[in-house]
Amino acid sequence: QQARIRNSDFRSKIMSAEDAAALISDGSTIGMSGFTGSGYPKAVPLALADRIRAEHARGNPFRVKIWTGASTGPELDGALAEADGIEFRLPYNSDPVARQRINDGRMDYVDMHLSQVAPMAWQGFLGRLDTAVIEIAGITPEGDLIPSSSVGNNKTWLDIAERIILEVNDWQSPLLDGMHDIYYGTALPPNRVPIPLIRPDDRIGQPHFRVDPAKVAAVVATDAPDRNAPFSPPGATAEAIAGHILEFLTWEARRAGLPPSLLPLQSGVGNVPNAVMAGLIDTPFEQMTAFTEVIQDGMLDMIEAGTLRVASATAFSLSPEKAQYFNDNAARFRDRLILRPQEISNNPELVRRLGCIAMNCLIEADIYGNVNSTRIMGSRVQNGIGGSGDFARNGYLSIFMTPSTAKGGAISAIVPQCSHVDHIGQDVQVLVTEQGLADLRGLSPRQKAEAIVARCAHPAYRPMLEDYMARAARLSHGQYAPSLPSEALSWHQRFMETGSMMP
Ligand code: 0RQ
Repeated sequence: QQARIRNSDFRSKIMSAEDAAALISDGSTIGMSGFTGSGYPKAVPLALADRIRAEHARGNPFRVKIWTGASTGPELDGALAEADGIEFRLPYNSDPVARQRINDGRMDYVDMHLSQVAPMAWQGFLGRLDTAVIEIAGITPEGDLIPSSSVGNNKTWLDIAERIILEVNDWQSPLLDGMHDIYYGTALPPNRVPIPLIRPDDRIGQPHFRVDPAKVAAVVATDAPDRNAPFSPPGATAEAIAGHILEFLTWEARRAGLPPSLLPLQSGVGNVPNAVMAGLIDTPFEQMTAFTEVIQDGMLDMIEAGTLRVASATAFSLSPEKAQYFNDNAARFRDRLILRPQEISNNPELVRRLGCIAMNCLIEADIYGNVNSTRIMGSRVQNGIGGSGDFARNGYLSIFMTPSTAKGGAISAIVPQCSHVDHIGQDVQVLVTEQGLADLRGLSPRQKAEAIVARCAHPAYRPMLEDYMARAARLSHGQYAPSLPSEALSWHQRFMETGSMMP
Protein backbone atom coordinates (compact mmCIF):
# COMPACT_ATOMS: atom_id res chain seq x y z
CA GLN A 1 0.00 0.00 0.00
CA GLN A 2 2.92 2.33 0.67
CA ALA A 3 3.51 2.23 -3.11
CA ARG A 4 -0.03 3.47 -3.78
CA ILE A 5 0.00 6.18 -1.09
CA ARG A 6 2.86 8.37 -2.24
CA ASN A 7 2.25 11.30 0.10
CA SER A 8 3.48 11.20 3.70
CA ASP A 9 0.69 13.36 5.12
CA PHE A 10 -1.88 10.83 3.82
CA ARG A 11 0.29 7.90 4.94
CA SER A 12 0.12 9.20 8.52
CA LYS A 13 -3.68 8.85 8.36
CA ILE A 14 -3.75 5.12 7.54
CA MET A 15 -6.03 3.23 9.95
CA SER A 16 -8.29 0.18 10.06
CA ALA A 17 -11.77 0.16 8.52
CA GLU A 18 -13.21 -0.26 12.04
CA ASP A 19 -11.46 2.88 13.31
CA ALA A 20 -12.60 4.80 10.24
CA ALA A 21 -16.21 3.60 10.65
CA ALA A 22 -16.10 4.76 14.28
CA LEU A 23 -15.87 8.34 12.96
CA ILE A 24 -19.43 8.05 11.57
CA SER A 25 -22.35 8.78 13.87
CA ASP A 26 -26.07 7.93 13.90
CA GLY A 27 -28.08 10.14 11.52
CA SER A 28 -25.07 11.05 9.34
CA THR A 29 -25.37 11.68 5.65
CA ILE A 30 -22.63 9.84 3.78
CA GLY A 31 -21.62 10.34 0.14
CA MET A 32 -20.09 7.07 -1.07
CA SER A 33 -18.32 6.29 -4.31
CA GLY A 34 -19.67 3.56 -6.57
CA PHE A 35 -21.42 3.20 -9.92
CA THR A 36 -22.93 -0.02 -11.36
CA GLY A 37 -20.95 -2.20 -9.00
CA SER A 38 -17.57 -0.60 -9.61
CA GLY A 39 -15.35 1.69 -7.57
CA TYR A 40 -17.43 1.51 -4.39
CA PRO A 41 -15.81 1.36 -0.91
CA LYS A 42 -15.58 -2.23 0.25
CA ALA A 43 -14.22 -2.16 3.83
CA VAL A 44 -15.66 0.86 5.66
CA PRO A 45 -19.31 0.08 4.82
CA LEU A 46 -18.87 -3.50 6.14
CA ALA A 47 -17.28 -2.17 9.34
CA LEU A 48 -20.06 0.38 9.63
CA ALA A 49 -22.68 -2.38 9.25
CA ASP A 50 -20.99 -4.27 12.14
CA ARG A 51 -21.06 -1.13 14.24
CA ILE A 52 -24.73 -0.52 13.45
CA ARG A 53 -25.64 -4.09 14.41
CA ALA A 54 -23.75 -3.74 17.69
CA GLU A 55 -25.57 -0.48 18.51
CA HIS A 56 -28.94 -2.02 17.62
CA ALA A 57 -28.12 -5.00 19.88
CA ARG A 58 -27.58 -2.52 22.71
CA GLY A 59 -30.97 -0.99 21.94
CA ASN A 60 -29.52 2.19 20.45
CA PRO A 61 -30.80 3.73 17.21
CA PHE A 62 -28.25 3.93 14.37
CA ARG A 63 -29.17 4.61 10.74
CA VAL A 64 -27.50 6.70 8.07
CA LYS A 65 -28.42 8.42 4.81
CA ILE A 66 -26.47 7.17 1.81
CA TRP A 67 -25.81 9.03 -1.45
CA THR A 68 -23.79 7.39 -4.23
CA GLY A 69 -23.12 7.61 -7.94
CA ALA A 70 -25.45 4.73 -8.79
CA SER A 71 -25.67 1.05 -7.74
CA THR A 72 -22.89 -0.42 -5.57
CA GLY A 73 -22.28 -3.93 -4.25
CA PRO A 74 -23.29 -6.34 -1.50
CA GLU A 75 -20.55 -5.01 0.80
CA LEU A 76 -22.21 -1.57 0.73
CA ASP A 77 -25.95 -1.48 0.00
CA GLY A 78 -26.43 -5.16 0.84
CA ALA A 79 -24.59 -5.13 4.17
CA LEU A 80 -25.98 -1.81 5.39
CA ALA A 81 -29.56 -2.67 4.36
CA GLU A 82 -29.26 -6.10 5.99
CA ALA A 83 -28.21 -4.38 9.23
CA ASP A 84 -31.25 -2.07 8.86
CA GLY A 85 -28.74 0.78 8.81
CA ILE A 86 -30.01 2.86 5.87
CA GLU A 87 -32.82 5.31 6.56
CA PHE A 88 -32.51 7.15 3.24
CA ARG A 89 -30.93 6.35 -0.13
CA LEU A 90 -30.33 8.17 -3.40
CA PRO A 91 -30.04 8.22 -6.45
CA TYR A 92 -30.08 4.58 -7.73
CA ASN A 93 -30.21 1.12 -6.19
CA SER A 94 -30.17 -2.37 -7.64
CA ASP A 95 -29.34 -4.30 -4.48
CA PRO A 96 -32.06 -6.88 -3.74
CA VAL A 97 -31.95 -6.48 0.06
CA ALA A 98 -32.17 -2.70 -0.13
CA ARG A 99 -34.91 -3.00 -2.78
CA GLN A 100 -36.95 -5.20 -0.44
CA ARG A 101 -36.60 -2.68 2.42
CA ILE A 102 -37.67 0.16 0.13
CA ASN A 103 -40.69 -1.79 -1.13
CA ASP A 104 -41.63 -2.76 2.43
CA GLY A 105 -41.73 0.95 3.29
CA ARG A 106 -38.81 0.70 5.73
CA MET A 107 -36.31 2.79 3.76
CA ASP A 108 -36.87 6.11 2.00
CA TYR A 109 -35.53 6.21 -1.53
CA VAL A 110 -35.18 9.07 -4.01
CA ASP A 111 -34.74 7.85 -7.59
CA MET A 112 -33.10 10.64 -9.62
CA HIS A 113 -31.76 11.45 -13.09
CA LEU A 114 -28.08 10.65 -12.58
CA SER A 115 -26.86 13.83 -14.30
CA GLN A 116 -28.80 15.95 -11.82
CA VAL A 117 -27.39 14.59 -8.57
CA ALA A 118 -24.20 16.68 -8.40
CA PRO A 119 -25.83 20.00 -9.40
CA MET A 120 -28.68 19.40 -6.94
CA ALA A 121 -26.20 18.65 -4.17
CA TRP A 122 -24.33 21.87 -4.96
CA GLN A 123 -27.58 23.81 -5.08
CA GLY A 124 -28.24 22.60 -1.54
CA PHE A 125 -31.46 20.78 -2.50
CA LEU A 126 -30.34 17.58 -0.79
CA GLY A 127 -29.09 18.98 2.52
CA ARG A 128 -25.66 18.78 4.12
CA LEU A 129 -23.10 16.05 3.44
CA ASP A 130 -21.29 14.99 6.61
CA THR A 131 -18.84 12.39 5.35
CA ALA A 132 -17.51 11.18 2.01
CA VAL A 133 -16.26 7.58 1.75
CA ILE A 134 -14.45 7.27 -1.57
CA GLU A 135 -12.54 4.40 -3.15
CA ILE A 136 -9.47 5.52 -5.10
CA ALA A 137 -6.64 3.74 -6.93
CA GLY A 138 -3.85 5.76 -5.32
CA ILE A 139 -2.55 9.08 -3.97
CA THR A 140 0.07 11.10 -5.86
CA PRO A 141 3.14 12.64 -4.18
CA GLU A 142 1.38 16.02 -4.51
CA GLY A 143 -1.64 14.73 -2.57
CA ASP A 144 -4.04 14.39 -5.51
CA LEU A 145 -6.31 11.34 -5.74
CA ILE A 146 -6.13 8.81 -8.58
CA PRO A 147 -9.73 7.78 -9.33
CA SER A 148 -10.78 4.15 -9.29
CA SER A 149 -12.96 2.10 -11.70
CA SER A 150 -15.84 4.58 -11.43
CA VAL A 151 -15.97 8.36 -11.11
CA GLY A 152 -19.67 8.93 -10.39
CA ASN A 153 -20.21 11.86 -8.02
CA ASN A 154 -16.84 11.54 -6.25
CA LYS A 155 -15.59 14.97 -7.30
CA THR A 156 -18.66 16.56 -5.74
CA TRP A 157 -18.64 14.45 -2.57
CA LEU A 158 -14.94 15.29 -2.02
CA ASP A 159 -15.66 18.99 -2.52
CA ILE A 160 -18.77 19.34 -0.34
CA ALA A 161 -18.30 16.78 2.47
CA GLU A 162 -17.11 18.03 5.82
CA ARG A 163 -14.96 14.96 6.43
CA ILE A 164 -13.39 12.43 4.04
CA ILE A 165 -12.51 8.76 4.43
CA LEU A 166 -10.46 7.27 1.58
CA GLU A 167 -10.18 3.60 0.67
CA VAL A 168 -7.08 2.90 -1.44
CA ASN A 169 -7.78 -0.33 -3.33
CA ASP A 170 -4.76 -2.37 -4.39
CA TRP A 171 -6.93 -4.64 -6.60
CA GLN A 172 -7.58 -1.79 -9.05
CA SER A 173 -5.18 -1.60 -11.99
CA PRO A 174 -2.42 1.01 -11.53
CA LEU A 175 -2.89 1.71 -15.24
CA LEU A 176 -6.21 3.38 -14.46
CA ASP A 177 -4.04 6.43 -13.75
CA GLY A 178 -4.43 8.72 -16.74
CA MET A 179 -7.74 7.30 -17.99
CA HIS A 180 -9.93 9.81 -16.14
CA ASP A 181 -10.97 13.30 -17.19
CA ILE A 182 -12.19 15.27 -14.17
CA TYR A 183 -13.77 18.53 -15.27
CA TYR A 184 -13.81 21.32 -12.70
CA GLY A 185 -15.55 23.93 -14.88
CA THR A 186 -19.16 23.40 -13.78
CA ALA A 187 -20.82 26.34 -12.04
CA LEU A 188 -24.32 27.02 -10.83
CA PRO A 189 -26.74 29.37 -12.59
CA PRO A 190 -26.46 32.26 -13.30
CA ASN A 191 -22.74 31.60 -13.79
CA ARG A 192 -22.97 28.36 -15.77
CA VAL A 193 -20.97 28.32 -19.03
CA PRO A 194 -20.97 25.88 -21.98
CA ILE A 195 -19.10 22.64 -21.34
CA PRO A 196 -16.25 22.68 -23.91
CA LEU A 197 -16.67 19.09 -25.12
CA ILE A 198 -17.31 18.73 -28.85
CA ARG A 199 -16.25 15.11 -29.51
CA PRO A 200 -16.69 12.03 -27.29
CA ASP A 201 -12.90 11.70 -26.88
CA ASP A 202 -12.19 15.35 -25.98
CA ARG A 203 -10.33 15.77 -22.70
CA ILE A 204 -11.46 18.90 -20.91
CA GLY A 205 -10.29 18.33 -17.34
CA GLN A 206 -7.50 16.75 -15.31
CA PRO A 207 -6.61 13.12 -14.51
CA HIS A 208 -6.90 13.39 -10.71
CA PHE A 209 -9.30 14.62 -8.03
CA ARG A 210 -8.10 17.48 -5.90
CA VAL A 211 -8.81 17.26 -2.19
CA ASP A 212 -8.38 19.46 0.86
CA PRO A 213 -5.99 17.32 2.99
CA ALA A 214 -7.31 18.94 6.17
CA LYS A 215 -10.68 17.23 5.57
CA VAL A 216 -9.17 13.75 5.15
CA ALA A 217 -9.70 11.95 8.45
CA ALA A 218 -8.77 8.40 7.48
CA VAL A 219 -7.02 6.37 4.78
CA VAL A 220 -7.93 2.67 4.66
CA ALA A 221 -6.08 0.07 2.58
CA THR A 222 -8.18 -2.54 0.75
CA ASP A 223 -7.69 -5.13 -1.99
CA ALA A 224 -11.15 -6.56 -2.78
CA PRO A 225 -12.49 -6.84 -6.34
CA ASP A 226 -15.46 -4.91 -7.71
CA ARG A 227 -18.88 -6.63 -7.73
CA ASN A 228 -18.71 -7.42 -11.44
CA ALA A 229 -21.97 -9.20 -12.20
CA PRO A 230 -21.59 -12.49 -14.06
CA PHE A 231 -22.44 -12.38 -17.74
CA SER A 232 -24.85 -14.86 -19.22
CA PRO A 233 -24.65 -15.21 -23.00
CA PRO A 234 -27.60 -13.60 -24.82
CA GLY A 235 -30.48 -15.98 -25.55
CA ALA A 236 -32.71 -16.07 -28.61
CA THR A 237 -34.92 -13.20 -27.39
CA ALA A 238 -31.98 -10.83 -26.82
CA GLU A 239 -30.53 -11.78 -30.18
CA ALA A 240 -33.83 -11.15 -31.96
CA ILE A 241 -34.12 -7.70 -30.34
CA ALA A 242 -30.51 -6.92 -31.24
CA GLY A 243 -31.15 -8.08 -34.82
CA HIS A 244 -34.08 -5.65 -35.23
CA ILE A 245 -32.00 -2.78 -33.83
CA LEU A 246 -29.00 -3.48 -36.07
CA GLU A 247 -31.21 -3.67 -39.16
CA PHE A 248 -32.86 -0.40 -38.15
CA LEU A 249 -29.55 1.40 -37.50
CA THR A 250 -28.23 0.28 -40.90
CA TRP A 251 -31.39 1.60 -42.57
CA GLU A 252 -31.37 4.83 -40.54
CA ALA A 253 -27.70 5.51 -41.35
CA ARG A 254 -28.50 5.24 -45.06
CA ARG A 255 -31.69 7.30 -44.80
CA ALA A 256 -30.09 10.11 -42.80
CA GLY A 257 -26.68 10.00 -44.49
CA LEU A 258 -24.90 9.27 -41.22
CA PRO A 259 -21.14 8.59 -41.36
CA PRO A 260 -19.71 5.04 -41.17
CA SER A 261 -18.87 5.77 -37.52
CA LEU A 262 -22.62 6.38 -36.98
CA LEU A 263 -23.21 8.60 -33.94
CA PRO A 264 -21.97 8.16 -30.34
CA LEU A 265 -23.69 5.18 -28.74
CA GLN A 266 -25.25 5.07 -25.30
CA SER A 267 -26.17 1.64 -24.10
CA GLY A 268 -27.98 0.51 -20.97
CA VAL A 269 -26.70 -2.47 -19.03
CA GLY A 270 -27.80 -6.08 -19.43
CA ASN A 271 -27.91 -8.97 -21.86
CA VAL A 272 -29.87 -7.24 -24.60
CA PRO A 273 -27.57 -4.19 -24.87
CA ASN A 274 -24.57 -6.55 -24.78
CA ALA A 275 -26.12 -8.50 -27.68
CA VAL A 276 -26.47 -5.23 -29.64
CA MET A 277 -22.79 -4.44 -28.99
CA ALA A 278 -21.78 -7.95 -30.10
CA GLY A 279 -23.86 -7.55 -33.27
CA LEU A 280 -22.28 -4.21 -34.15
CA ILE A 281 -18.93 -5.96 -34.65
CA ASP A 282 -20.33 -7.61 -37.79
CA THR A 283 -21.91 -4.52 -39.38
CA PRO A 284 -20.27 -2.18 -41.90
CA PHE A 285 -19.98 0.52 -39.21
CA GLU A 286 -16.40 1.38 -38.28
CA GLN A 287 -14.40 3.71 -36.01
CA MET A 288 -17.48 4.09 -33.82
CA THR A 289 -17.60 5.95 -30.53
CA ALA A 290 -19.57 5.55 -27.32
CA PHE A 291 -20.67 8.42 -25.10
CA THR A 292 -22.38 6.49 -22.38
CA GLU A 293 -22.59 5.71 -18.68
CA VAL A 294 -20.90 2.37 -18.34
CA ILE A 295 -18.29 0.36 -20.20
CA GLN A 296 -19.50 -3.20 -20.60
CA ASP A 297 -17.96 -6.44 -21.86
CA GLY A 298 -19.32 -5.85 -25.36
CA MET A 299 -17.54 -2.50 -25.67
CA LEU A 300 -14.13 -3.99 -24.81
CA ASP A 301 -14.79 -6.64 -27.49
CA MET A 302 -15.67 -3.90 -29.97
CA ILE A 303 -12.45 -2.04 -29.17
CA GLU A 304 -10.39 -5.19 -29.72
CA ALA A 305 -12.23 -5.90 -32.98
CA GLY A 306 -11.42 -2.37 -34.14
CA THR A 307 -15.12 -1.41 -34.47
CA LEU A 308 -15.11 1.01 -31.53
CA ARG A 309 -12.48 3.73 -31.55
CA VAL A 310 -13.16 5.24 -28.15
CA ALA A 311 -15.64 5.03 -25.25
CA SER A 312 -16.42 7.78 -22.78
CA ALA A 313 -18.31 6.77 -19.63
CA THR A 314 -18.34 7.25 -15.88
CA ALA A 315 -17.75 3.64 -14.79
CA PHE A 316 -16.93 0.09 -15.74
CA SER A 317 -19.60 -2.60 -15.50
CA LEU A 318 -17.82 -5.81 -16.43
CA SER A 319 -18.21 -9.52 -15.81
CA PRO A 320 -15.59 -11.00 -13.43
CA GLU A 321 -13.73 -12.61 -16.37
CA LYS A 322 -13.67 -9.37 -18.37
CA ALA A 323 -12.60 -7.35 -15.30
CA GLN A 324 -9.63 -9.68 -14.84
CA TYR A 325 -8.90 -9.47 -18.56
CA PHE A 326 -8.99 -5.68 -18.36
CA ASN A 327 -6.66 -5.65 -15.36
CA ASP A 328 -4.22 -7.93 -17.20
CA ASN A 329 -4.39 -5.95 -20.45
CA ALA A 330 -5.15 -2.40 -19.28
CA ALA A 331 -2.35 -0.94 -21.41
CA ARG A 332 -4.20 -2.04 -24.53
CA PHE A 333 -7.38 -0.13 -23.60
CA ARG A 334 -5.87 2.84 -21.84
CA ASP A 335 -6.00 5.28 -24.75
CA ARG A 336 -9.46 4.15 -25.84
CA LEU A 337 -11.39 4.73 -22.61
CA ILE A 338 -12.19 7.94 -20.73
CA LEU A 339 -13.98 8.01 -17.37
CA ARG A 340 -15.69 11.27 -16.38
CA PRO A 341 -17.90 12.55 -13.55
CA GLN A 342 -21.51 11.46 -14.12
CA GLU A 343 -22.67 15.08 -14.42
CA ILE A 344 -20.50 15.15 -17.59
CA SER A 345 -20.94 11.57 -18.91
CA ASN A 346 -24.73 12.00 -18.73
CA ASN A 347 -24.94 15.73 -19.35
CA PRO A 348 -28.04 16.69 -21.39
CA GLU A 349 -26.15 19.54 -23.10
CA LEU A 350 -23.51 17.08 -24.32
CA VAL A 351 -25.92 14.28 -25.22
CA ARG A 352 -27.87 16.76 -27.37
CA ARG A 353 -24.73 18.26 -28.95
CA LEU A 354 -23.17 14.90 -29.79
CA GLY A 355 -26.47 13.38 -30.99
CA CYS A 356 -26.17 10.14 -29.03
CA ILE A 357 -28.07 7.03 -30.05
CA ALA A 358 -29.67 6.05 -26.74
CA MET A 359 -30.55 2.38 -26.23
CA ASN A 360 -32.22 1.46 -22.94
CA CYS A 361 -34.31 -1.37 -21.54
CA LEU A 362 -37.77 -0.96 -20.06
CA ILE A 363 -40.25 -2.69 -17.77
CA GLU A 364 -43.40 -1.89 -19.74
CA ALA A 365 -44.56 0.37 -22.55
CA ASP A 366 -48.10 1.35 -23.41
CA ILE A 367 -49.81 1.52 -26.77
CA TYR A 368 -49.06 5.27 -26.96
CA GLY A 369 -45.31 4.80 -26.48
CA ASN A 370 -45.02 5.91 -22.85
CA VAL A 371 -42.37 3.90 -21.01
CA ASN A 372 -42.12 2.63 -17.45
CA SER A 373 -38.49 1.86 -16.52
CA THR A 374 -38.74 1.72 -12.77
CA ARG A 375 -41.93 0.51 -11.07
CA ILE A 376 -43.41 -2.98 -11.13
CA MET A 377 -47.23 -2.76 -11.08
CA GLY A 378 -46.85 0.97 -10.46
CA SER A 379 -45.80 0.67 -6.84
CA ARG A 380 -42.74 -1.57 -6.37
CA VAL A 381 -39.46 0.00 -7.45
CA GLN A 382 -37.12 -2.21 -9.47
CA ASN A 383 -33.91 -0.13 -9.74
CA GLY A 384 -34.43 3.49 -10.75
CA ILE A 385 -34.43 5.73 -13.81
CA GLY A 386 -30.62 5.88 -13.75
CA GLY A 387 -29.28 7.65 -16.80
CA SER A 388 -32.04 6.51 -19.14
CA GLY A 389 -33.84 9.87 -18.92
CA ASP A 390 -30.66 11.91 -19.40
CA PHE A 391 -30.05 10.13 -22.71
CA ALA A 392 -33.59 9.37 -23.91
CA ARG A 393 -34.81 12.97 -23.90
CA ASN A 394 -31.68 14.45 -25.41
CA GLY A 395 -30.30 11.91 -27.87
CA TYR A 396 -30.50 12.00 -31.67
CA LEU A 397 -32.47 8.79 -31.38
CA SER A 398 -34.05 7.19 -28.35
CA ILE A 399 -34.55 3.43 -28.61
CA PHE A 400 -36.26 1.40 -25.86
CA MET A 401 -36.21 -2.38 -25.85
CA THR A 402 -37.77 -5.27 -23.95
CA PRO A 403 -38.89 -8.85 -24.34
CA SER A 404 -42.61 -8.66 -25.23
CA THR A 405 -43.61 -10.63 -22.12
CA ALA A 406 -42.29 -11.14 -18.57
CA LYS A 407 -42.73 -13.84 -15.93
CA GLY A 408 -43.02 -16.66 -18.44
CA GLY A 409 -45.78 -14.95 -20.43
CA ALA A 410 -47.96 -14.02 -17.44
CA ILE A 411 -47.21 -10.33 -18.08
CA SER A 412 -47.42 -8.39 -21.34
CA ALA A 413 -44.72 -5.72 -21.63
CA ILE A 414 -47.09 -3.84 -23.96
CA VAL A 415 -50.14 -2.69 -21.99
CA PRO A 416 -53.11 -0.36 -22.57
CA GLN A 417 -51.64 2.12 -20.10
CA CYS A 418 -48.37 2.10 -18.16
CA SER A 419 -48.79 1.70 -14.40
CA HIS A 420 -46.14 4.42 -14.03
CA VAL A 421 -44.40 6.62 -16.62
CA ASP A 422 -40.69 7.50 -16.60
CA HIS A 423 -40.36 8.40 -20.28
CA ILE A 424 -43.24 10.17 -21.96
CA GLY A 425 -44.09 9.29 -25.55
CA GLN A 426 -42.23 12.38 -26.77
CA ASP A 427 -38.97 10.86 -25.47
CA VAL A 428 -39.50 7.41 -27.02
CA GLN A 429 -38.77 7.28 -30.72
CA VAL A 430 -38.25 3.59 -31.34
CA LEU A 431 -39.74 0.64 -29.48
CA VAL A 432 -38.35 -2.87 -29.96
CA THR A 433 -39.28 -6.35 -28.77
CA GLU A 434 -38.27 -9.75 -30.13
CA GLN A 435 -41.49 -9.51 -32.22
CA GLY A 436 -40.35 -6.45 -34.12
CA LEU A 437 -39.53 -2.75 -34.15
CA ALA A 438 -41.86 0.26 -34.26
CA ASP A 439 -40.42 3.55 -35.53
CA LEU A 440 -42.66 6.06 -33.76
CA ARG A 441 -41.12 9.25 -35.10
CA GLY A 442 -43.67 11.62 -36.51
CA LEU A 443 -46.64 9.43 -35.60
CA SER A 444 -49.81 10.62 -33.82
CA PRO A 445 -50.94 8.68 -30.72
CA ARG A 446 -53.43 6.59 -32.72
CA GLN A 447 -50.80 5.81 -35.37
CA LYS A 448 -48.33 4.87 -32.62
CA ALA A 449 -50.86 2.46 -31.11
CA GLU A 450 -51.37 0.73 -34.48
CA ALA A 451 -47.61 0.36 -34.98
CA ILE A 452 -46.79 -0.79 -31.44
CA VAL A 453 -49.54 -3.38 -31.23
CA ALA A 454 -48.87 -4.74 -34.73
CA ARG A 455 -45.06 -4.88 -34.46
CA CYS A 456 -44.10 -5.18 -30.79
CA ALA A 457 -46.89 -6.94 -28.86
CA HIS A 458 -46.72 -10.68 -28.23
CA PRO A 459 -49.25 -12.59 -30.40
CA ALA A 460 -50.91 -13.96 -27.26
CA TYR A 461 -51.77 -10.42 -26.11
CA ARG A 462 -52.24 -8.73 -29.49
CA PRO A 463 -55.97 -9.57 -29.86
CA MET A 464 -56.64 -8.23 -26.34
CA LEU A 465 -54.89 -4.96 -27.21
CA GLU A 466 -56.79 -4.71 -30.52
CA ASP A 467 -60.05 -5.30 -28.68
CA TYR A 468 -59.21 -2.55 -26.16
CA MET A 469 -58.31 -0.15 -28.97
CA ALA A 470 -61.49 -0.89 -30.89
CA ARG A 471 -63.70 -0.29 -27.85
CA ALA A 472 -61.73 2.83 -26.85
CA ALA A 473 -62.25 4.14 -30.39
CA ARG A 474 -66.00 3.90 -29.79
CA LEU A 475 -66.34 4.82 -26.13
CA SER A 476 -63.43 7.15 -25.23
CA HIS A 477 -64.09 10.65 -23.95
CA GLY A 478 -61.76 11.93 -26.67
CA GLN A 479 -60.32 10.54 -29.87
CA TYR A 480 -56.80 12.05 -29.75
CA ALA A 481 -55.45 9.18 -27.66
CA PRO A 482 -58.51 7.00 -27.03
CA SER A 483 -58.56 5.42 -23.57
CA LEU A 484 -60.94 3.76 -21.16
CA PRO A 485 -59.75 4.89 -17.70
CA SER A 486 -61.71 2.29 -15.74
CA GLU A 487 -60.17 -0.50 -17.81
CA ALA A 488 -56.73 0.88 -18.64
CA LEU A 489 -55.01 -0.64 -15.56
CA SER A 490 -57.25 -3.70 -15.31
CA TRP A 491 -54.50 -5.94 -16.73
CA HIS A 492 -52.25 -5.02 -13.80
CA GLN A 493 -55.11 -5.53 -11.35
CA ARG A 494 -55.76 -8.97 -12.84
CA PHE A 495 -52.08 -9.91 -12.51
CA MET A 496 -52.02 -8.85 -8.84
CA GLU A 497 -55.20 -10.86 -8.16
CA THR A 498 -54.57 -13.97 -10.27
CA GLY A 499 -50.85 -14.01 -11.11
CA SER A 500 -51.51 -13.43 -14.81
CA MET A 501 -52.61 -10.60 -17.12
CA MET A 502 -54.44 -13.23 -19.19
CA PRO A 503 -58.19 -13.44 -18.40
O1 0RQ B 1 -37.79 -9.68 -12.18
O2 0RQ B 1 -35.71 -10.51 -11.19
O3 0RQ B 1 -37.94 -11.02 -10.18
O4 0RQ B 1 -37.27 -12.08 -12.34
O5 0RQ B 1 -38.20 -7.10 -13.69
O6 0RQ B 1 -36.17 -7.65 -15.54
O7 0RQ B 1 -35.95 -8.94 -17.64
O8 0RQ B 1 -34.20 -9.20 -15.81
O9 0RQ B 1 -34.45 -7.12 -17.25
O10 0RQ B 1 -32.32 -6.80 -15.87
O11 0RQ B 1 -32.61 -5.96 -18.25
O12 0RQ B 1 -33.81 -4.91 -16.33
C1 0RQ B 1 -35.80 -1.89 -17.03
C2 0RQ B 1 -35.34 -3.03 -14.87
C3 0RQ B 1 -34.71 -4.11 -17.03
C4 0RQ B 1 -33.42 -2.12 -16.22
C5 0RQ B 1 -34.84 -2.77 -16.27
C6 0RQ B 1 -39.22 -8.04 -14.00
C7 0RQ B 1 -38.48 -9.28 -14.43
C8 0RQ B 1 -37.33 -9.28 -13.46
C9 0RQ B 1 -35.86 -7.34 -14.24
P1 0RQ B 1 -37.12 -10.92 -11.41
P2 0RQ B 1 -35.15 -8.34 -16.56
P3 0RQ B 1 -33.18 -6.24 -16.93
C10 0RQ B 1 -28.10 2.81 -17.99
C11 0RQ B 1 -29.56 2.99 -18.19
C12 0RQ B 1 -33.59 1.68 -15.72
C13 0RQ B 1 -32.24 2.31 -15.66
C14 0RQ B 1 -31.60 2.45 -17.00
C15 0RQ B 1 -33.41 -0.77 -15.49
C16 0RQ B 1 -37.01 -7.80 -13.33
O13 0RQ B 1 -32.94 -1.94 -17.51
O14 0RQ B 1 -33.31 -0.71 -14.30
O15 0RQ B 1 -32.19 2.26 -18.05
N1 0RQ B 1 -33.56 0.33 -16.26
N2 0RQ B 1 -30.34 2.81 -17.00
O16 0RQ B 1 -39.29 -10.42 -14.33
C17 0RQ B 1 -43.46 -6.91 -14.05
C18 0RQ B 1 -43.12 -6.23 -16.25
C19 0RQ B 1 -41.76 -6.64 -16.13
C20 0RQ B 1 -41.35 -7.18 -14.91
C21 0RQ B 1 -39.66 -7.15 -16.29
N3 0RQ B 1 -43.59 -5.69 -17.37
N4 0RQ B 1 -43.91 -6.37 -15.18
N5 0RQ B 1 -42.20 -7.32 -13.87
N6 0RQ B 1 -40.06 -7.49 -15.05
N7 0RQ B 1 -40.70 -6.64 -16.97
C22 0RQ B 1 -27.63 2.06 -16.73
C23 0RQ B 1 -27.68 2.91 -15.46
O17 0RQ B 1 -28.44 3.78 -15.34
C24 0RQ B 1 -26.81 2.59 -14.35
